[in-house]
Amino acid sequence: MTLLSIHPPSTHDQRKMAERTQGIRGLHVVLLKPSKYDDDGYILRHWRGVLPSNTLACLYALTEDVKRRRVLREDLEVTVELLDEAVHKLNVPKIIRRSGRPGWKTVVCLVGVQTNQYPRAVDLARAFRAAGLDVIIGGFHVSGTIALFHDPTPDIQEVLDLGVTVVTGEVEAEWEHLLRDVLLGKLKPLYNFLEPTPDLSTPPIPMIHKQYLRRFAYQQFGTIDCGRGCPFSCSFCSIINVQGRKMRMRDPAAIAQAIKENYRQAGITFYFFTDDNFARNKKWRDIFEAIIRLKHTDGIAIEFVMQVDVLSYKIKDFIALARQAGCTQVFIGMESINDDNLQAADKKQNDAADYHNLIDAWHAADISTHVGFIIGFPFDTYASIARDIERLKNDIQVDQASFFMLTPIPGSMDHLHAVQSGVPIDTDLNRYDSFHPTMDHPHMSREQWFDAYKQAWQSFYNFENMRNILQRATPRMYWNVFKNLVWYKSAAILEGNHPMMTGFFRLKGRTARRPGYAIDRRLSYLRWRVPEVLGYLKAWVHFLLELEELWLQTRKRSDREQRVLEALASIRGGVLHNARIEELQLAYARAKLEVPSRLRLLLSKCNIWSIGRITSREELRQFWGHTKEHLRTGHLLKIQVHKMVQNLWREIKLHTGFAVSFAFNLLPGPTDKHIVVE
Ligand code: B12
Ligand code: SF4
Repeated sequence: MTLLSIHPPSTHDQRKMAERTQGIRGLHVVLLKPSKYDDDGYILRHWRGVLPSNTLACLYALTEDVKRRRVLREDLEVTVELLDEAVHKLNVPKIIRRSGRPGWKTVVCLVGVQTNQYPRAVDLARAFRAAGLDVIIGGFHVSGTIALFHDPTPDIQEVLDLGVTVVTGEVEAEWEHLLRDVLLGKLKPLYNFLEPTPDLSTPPIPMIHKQYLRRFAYQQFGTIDCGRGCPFSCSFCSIINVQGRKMRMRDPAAIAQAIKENYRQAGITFYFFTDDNFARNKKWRDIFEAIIRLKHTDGIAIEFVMQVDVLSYKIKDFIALARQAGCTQVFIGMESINDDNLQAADKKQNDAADYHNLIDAWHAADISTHVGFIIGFPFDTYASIARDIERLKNDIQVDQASFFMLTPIPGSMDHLHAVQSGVPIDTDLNRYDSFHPTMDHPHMSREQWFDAYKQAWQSFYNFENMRNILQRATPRMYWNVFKNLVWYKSAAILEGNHPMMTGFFRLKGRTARRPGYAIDRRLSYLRWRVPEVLGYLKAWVHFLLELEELWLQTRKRSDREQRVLEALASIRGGVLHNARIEELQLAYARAKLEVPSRLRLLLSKCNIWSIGRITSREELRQFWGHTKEHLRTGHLLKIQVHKMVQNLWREIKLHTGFAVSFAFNLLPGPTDKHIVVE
């Protein structure tokens, strides 16, 4: 791993530091990424998350580097605690208690704070400051705001008044100096590191924290920002005003080395390269080639997801090399398919007429496409949004979509213009999460706008479209797309949340509620929470059955299996799974395959792994429906006991087959690892 090698402190500096920090034995750095409040004032937290935070990984690597180089003071102990409130239950009193250890100094760093997380961050800061702890806040909210307004706005002034230190911009070149100021008790109210942006070729690569990863559904997951910045100028985006329009890149050899170490130490085989636009990372070729070399020289093959722009497919060799390096999915900033909207948002690089070519080019390389789509641009209407979603599904045929409500995010030109021209925008920053309307729309009421947004999710992730997507998917893409559909639909429809801010199984701590909301007594809390959880579990059972049906209708069958099924369909029509032995033998013969003996076919019916000819559970569903009705109306003689036993066995085989198949394929990999016996 590349490590910072800037200015080792001189002996003189070390001596001075030792004198000034006498009595301090250790520094405890708490890296805390705040979550946000939901609409009922509860903290958004999940039992298992989906995406670990790259900002935490970044600051963890920087702190470990400072610690390893012993630059603060030769004999100083430095400990780091990593907390992500999206998946960790915070114990604020415990952090405060531990900060009182004699000889230790604690600093709480509120990390990667976005606008929607700012109110929660302020509440946390207030609690820590009240106990006298040093608190520093950084991330896109403060950086974006100061980048465009230069002076602290009232929300930033509020934390300054609490005695919190505000840091804007990137800290790769500044982290050790900041920690030194902490140690010396000389923290300033505000550090502005927006200009110049740091060189990324030498700082440490974001570092995986194994214990943190245990909080995530998929624990072989790593993140790296291989570069920062974007040359474009979309008006809703804050990135360009914080990280700049000039691209800065990490060193490809250091990235490959980090991937190698992560693989050996933590078994990381899947990455999210968080660059906003990997296609504009000038070292993309070197990075891909370094990853490909890892495969050949060290036997380390990874898979990854990256974000690209719509013009990416025109870059010579980009897609081919991405495929070779292990890219399985691209996230594309499509935003709209209405050219007037794209022009209005200054997203001139997007040409809706070109979207087909773009999607086809990525598909041709067996890479699935996920588009970001913004709802609520000035030329959108309730009706046009519904039409556009249909086009996205049926015409452009993307594999996945993330919908966002247009939000004037501080740091974006949209926000600046709204403030300067006096356009009313919401004052509650907690709502700036892209799934709340935060301003008025010229053609829709806020309710209509939100409804159009919700309908977009419902429509894209309905059974029919998910089936079409999976039917189109190649075997390499199939399970990756399937897993993403599970994540997205469970988040957006079951949890009513944005998939990018969600995980699995929502937790709601009774007592940690937003100020101004009452804390329920235990009993009244349980009175609504228990039915809520039961309702959620019930919704999951329905969802799992839907997924099973999806799998049955779309799973990639072997050529042999497919031929038998087609032949059988031509003999029987509809339901295939209760075919007679003679019909089966005829199907094998028609498929020009060796005809199995009666005994073999009979035995295959007893094999638990054989789901063979079940192509839908619709008939089973109807059977159980009728049986239930007979039971309910007391027509017991109409119940066919032998069929019940048969269908029960089919259900067991089906659920086992699906569960095993799904579990095996949770690991990244190109093919269906579950061999289904006929
Ligand atoms: C990756 C990413 C995600 C991932 C996060 C998971 C992951 N694997 O990291 C996913 C896809 C889940 C995601 C989701 C969302 N994201 Co996002 N995301 C990003 C992205 C592209 C990269 C983040 C990153 O790794 N940056 C590199 C790190 C190192 O940079 P950094 O976070 O700025 O940190 C540096 C400095 O800010 C500073 N710093 C940060 N914290 C601290 C703390 C202290 C104490 C100090 C001293 C310094 C400091 O030092 C760091 C190193 O230099 C950024 C854009 C960007 N280029 O950063 C958007 C971005 C952060 N996301 C944004 C948004 C809006 C969201 C969503 C709300 C959108 C949505 N509805 O889904 C959700 C919210 C999810 C959540 N709960 O966090 C906005 C935030 C804008 C804002 N002002 O709020 C950004 C800026 C993109 C944009 N549109 O403008 N995101
Ligand atoms: S292309 Fe993406 S990262 Fe670049 S300015 Fe536009 S929205 Fe921001």
